[in-house]
Amino acid sequence: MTCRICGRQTETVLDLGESPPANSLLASPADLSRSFPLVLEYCSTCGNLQLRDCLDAGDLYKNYLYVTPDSRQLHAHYERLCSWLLAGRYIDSQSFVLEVGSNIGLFLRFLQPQVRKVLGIDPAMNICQMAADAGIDTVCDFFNPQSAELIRNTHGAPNVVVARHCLAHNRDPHVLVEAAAGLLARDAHLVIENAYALNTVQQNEFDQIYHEHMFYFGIRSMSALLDRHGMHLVNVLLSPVHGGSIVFVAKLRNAADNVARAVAEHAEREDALLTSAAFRQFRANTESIRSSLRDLVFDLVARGKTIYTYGATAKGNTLLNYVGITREQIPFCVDSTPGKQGRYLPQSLIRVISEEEALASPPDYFLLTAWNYREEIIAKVRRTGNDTSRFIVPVPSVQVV
Ligand code: JHZ
Ligand code: ZN
Repeated sequence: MTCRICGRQTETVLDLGESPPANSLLASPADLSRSFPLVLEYCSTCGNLQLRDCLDAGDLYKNYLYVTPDSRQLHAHYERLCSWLLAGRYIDSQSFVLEVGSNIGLFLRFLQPQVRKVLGIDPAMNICQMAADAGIDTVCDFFNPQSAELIRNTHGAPNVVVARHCLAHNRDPHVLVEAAAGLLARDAHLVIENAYALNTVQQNEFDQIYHEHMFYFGIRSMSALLDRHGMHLVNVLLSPVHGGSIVFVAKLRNAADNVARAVAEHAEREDALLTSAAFRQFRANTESIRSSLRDLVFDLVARGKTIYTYGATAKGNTLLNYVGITREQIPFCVDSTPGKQGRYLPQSLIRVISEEEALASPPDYFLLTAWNYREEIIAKVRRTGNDTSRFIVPVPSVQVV
């Protein structure tokens, strides 16, 4: 197939079989869910990693179940990111910040006291309502050149466009970058945060591959994308959130731009580490996680042990469906999001229950499908006085802690 960034030929890196869309939790176990292939492709010309089969964004995000959790780790990340953006003068007290894919507005609520004005834009109607209720003005739409023009006419041009964990969520990433490039003045910045391809591959995070994630960005592929819109990177920041993320700061290209050394340093590191040998290793490690996790879960169940999964995450559905774990082995999944509770994970048909319910009668083991919040979740369980339940961590390799 062809690369959706540069148009050249791609090659297959990993095939995870078929899975239903990860956030399409079912109201009843009798509901039908359709499955689609999960195949990762690599373009050696521009370094792009992309999903082969893309679903329509309208279907994925109209009514959306993922609500940014209230997490200490995320809060610390917002704080660090905000100080870093202020220190680099990418934002200041006079900035108007537009956040694309702003969800319920947690990051904007955090930024609000530091800047002149904040505005969100998100395509999910239910989510926009929750943001508005929390006092964050949010336009309900996809961000594209048309909605960007409407925003300019109503609110003026922003000084900063932020797009955290959403650029990868559309089949054509050129639309968002083109819209931002058209909206931003020459000295304004585009801040993109995404799971970092290098972490995904090196840490065997194959479960990050699901239909919402149509791209797995690194510095090379991001630069290739920006370049087609007259933009370039001026800085990058690595962060541990979501299994390893990268924050890209870009602007319209200008000879006088001050480009931080971190850009070239991390790009070189990426060239050395994101190689075909690394992809082969990723494929082998993914297969080995599948067999060890399957053996462990089936063995525990055979010995009469109870297991719940912790986190009705998007990545958890890839993990369970690829490994072949269902409600036959694991009856419940624990999640703090009210909109997910009482529903069923697609394909595995595991029922989602609240943390209160699970922690009142805990299982012998929790399979951490939200392994990115490992420390926080273990501490939460221990705080209830439970020091017997153990935790199965699936990546970078299967471990019981
Ligand atoms: P979490 C989502 O992925 C979807 P997911 C999306 N595609 C994306 O790109 C990433 O986020 C960034 C629950 N929880 O963040 C809340 C508890 O129950 O890992 C969440 O449902 N107790 C936009 O779905 C889930 O876990 C807790 O203490 O893989 C975490 O989901 C905490 C901290 C969370 O993302
Ligand atoms: Zn390419």
